[in-house]
This record gives sequence, structure tokens and C-alpha cells, in this order.
Amino acid sequence: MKPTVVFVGGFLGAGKTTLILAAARELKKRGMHCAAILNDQSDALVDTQLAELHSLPSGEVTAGCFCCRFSDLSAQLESMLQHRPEVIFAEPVGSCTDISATVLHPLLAQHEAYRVAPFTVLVDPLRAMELLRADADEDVAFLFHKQLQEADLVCMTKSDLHVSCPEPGAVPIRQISASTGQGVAAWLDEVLAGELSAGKDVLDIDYARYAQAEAALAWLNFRGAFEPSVPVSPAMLLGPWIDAIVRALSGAGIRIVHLKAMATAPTGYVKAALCANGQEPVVEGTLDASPATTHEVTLNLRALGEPAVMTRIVEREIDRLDGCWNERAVRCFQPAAPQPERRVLREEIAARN
Ligand SMILES: Nc1nc2c(ncn2[C@@H]2O[C@H](COP(=O)(O)OP(=O)(O)OP(=O)(O)O)[C@@H](O)[C@H]2O)c(=O)[nH]1
Ligand SMILES: [Mg+2]
Repeated sequence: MKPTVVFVGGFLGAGKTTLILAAARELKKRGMHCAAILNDQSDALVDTQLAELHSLPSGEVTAGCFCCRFSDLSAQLESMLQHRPEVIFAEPVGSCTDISATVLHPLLAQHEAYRVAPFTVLVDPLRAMELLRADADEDVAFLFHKQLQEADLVCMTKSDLHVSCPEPGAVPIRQISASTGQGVAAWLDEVLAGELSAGKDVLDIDYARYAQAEAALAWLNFRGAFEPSVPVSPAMLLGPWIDAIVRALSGAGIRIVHLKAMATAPTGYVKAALCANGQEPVVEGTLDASPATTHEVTLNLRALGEPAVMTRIVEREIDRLDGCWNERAVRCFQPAAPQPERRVLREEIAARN
């Protein structure tokens, strides 16, 4: 049996990882094996740690998006075969677009090894509403709309929070809540049925404009091993720390697009995330874990701001924690211009069909 590769795209914070984990749970109930491949411009990923904590076999493509690291994606797909998955979920970087021409179609050419499901693009209704406002960020809006244009299927996420939202484009639109499970089984049935085609079209896109839009975002990844002066639970460590970072970023006028953080101790873990300044963090994990003397702390922050300012703020809040860091590494940068390894042209697709 050839595994089906299910790409789940959509802008930062749209709910890709949460849906992949919920879908993997649903397939497990059906007796099916799955795996996931996560992707980021940097390393030290909260998403990969989360997938591992949910016992989902996972791999990652780091230091660039799937399109610029297509060979790494192919290698990761191959290495996932050891788990004998029927379904391999793949989550591209949330600022990435032109996936159909640079990832889906090159993979469709490997049809002897994989089936490729229709490309699902997720939309957070709150983001869709924000982008209708007069003060919407032009770079975010550019990436968001390009992602929608190449979708085979669009899913509005977080339907437990938002019942209605602007409906973009002409492709089929579904409503999903990965938190309550609403629509997850139906979405899986639809993408695995093979009735919708994958990569129905490829984008017309100006790569200079695309590079400019991606470079408007700063990417900060931090990982460190922390020993508090007094034992604390992961929740007691992470909660106030995230609050302080968000306060400082807001004070510096930095617009958070997605901030996710994780503290893992021998007693349990906590993940906290928010998709805009002023939002209450969504917290999950073992909230009642006992105090511990060691914690692995990971922070992935994507924001509209200067990397140097973001680094200074995060470094300051790292230093303010009462205890000592054994290893710590902060990396912050603006993504380099995307340079896909391969790009399939519309004429090539027409000739193949
Ligand atoms: N209420 C609710 N929250 C959700 C749902 N799906 C995701 N979230 C929350 O939305 C936030 C972002 O979800 P992720 O799954 O991390 O989003 P993502 O698209 O993988 O984000 P990136 O990897 O940064 O691009 C997290 O705080 C999730 O808990 C949902 O169906 N309902
Ligand atoms: Mg994710």
C-alpha cells in the first residue's frame, strides 16, 4: 500500500498542528498508522515536541520551507516509511505559499511511491476578519491570499469559537474544530477518498513580492535547559514568563503573529500559545504537574518586528528568571528569499494530463 501524503497548509497559527494531531487520533481509532513531518525556517520546534508527546512518529525539515528543501522532505518521507504509515501528514511553514507548484506537483511525479491528497489550507476566522480591516498588514494579507488561491480545499478552523466568518474564494469550504473534533472525521474522509484532485492549479506569483512579504516576519527560536532556584511546576514557570514576554513585545510595538512555548519537566509538560497581542494564552498539558528542579524550555515566536529588538526582549526575560540556564540558544532572523529546488510550470502539468 502506498501511503497518502496529506499536506495541511495555512497561515501561522491557523491550527495546522492541532488538526494533524486530532486527525492522527481519529485514524488511530480506525486502526490506521500515521506519521507527520513538521517544517520550519529554524530548529528547536514546539510542534515536533508536541507530536512526539502525542506519540505520533514524526520527522522535521528545518532551516527552510519544504519548497527550498524538497530533497530533505523526500528523505523525511522515506524515513517515515519505517513506521508503515497509511497516512503521512505534512505541515509546511505557515508563511509559505506556492506549495502546489514546488512541493505537491514534484511529489505527484513520484506516484509510484506516494498518493498525494488534495491540498487543504486552513483559515483562522479571526485572522480572516483581521485582514479585512483597513489597518491590515499588507505582507500578511499577501501571503494569506496566495495560500487561499492555491488550495484544493479550504477549512475554517476553531469553529468552536467562531461560527461565521468571511468566505474567501470559490473552492470548497469546510468548518472544523480540532478542539471538539467537529468536522475532523468528515475532512479526513474527504481528503482520503481520492475524489478531489491534488494541486488543481499552480499560482502566478511574483517571487520578489513573496520574498518581501516573508521577510516582514521575524522568526525567533529559543531552547534552553533551566534549573530554577526553587522547584516550580511547568505551568508556574511558563505562565508568568510568557505574560512578561508578551507585555514587553506589546510595549515595543511588536505585533505577535504566533507565539508558542513549551516547558517540559520530569513531572510533566505545559504548552502555551497565542496568535495576537492581547489574546489570553491557550494552555495545554499537565497543568497540575508537581514542581520540578529541571525544565527544558522552548520558545517559537513569529512576529512583525525587528529581530534585534525581539532578541533583546527575550534575552532580558530569560535572564530575569530566578535560577540558572545550563544551555541556552536564541536565534532570530528574517527568512531569506525563497528559492525552490523545483518548480513545475502550468504548461508542464497540462502536457502531463
Ligand atoms: N479553540 C480552538 N483553538 C484551536 C483550534 N485549533 C487550534 N487552536 C489553537 O490555535 C493555536 C494555533 O494552533 P496551531 O495548531 O499551533 O497552529 P499552526 O497552524 O500549526 O501554527 P504554526 O505552526 O505556527 O504555523 C493554538 O493555541 C491552538 O490550541 C480549535 O479548533 N479550537
Ligand atoms: Mg504548527
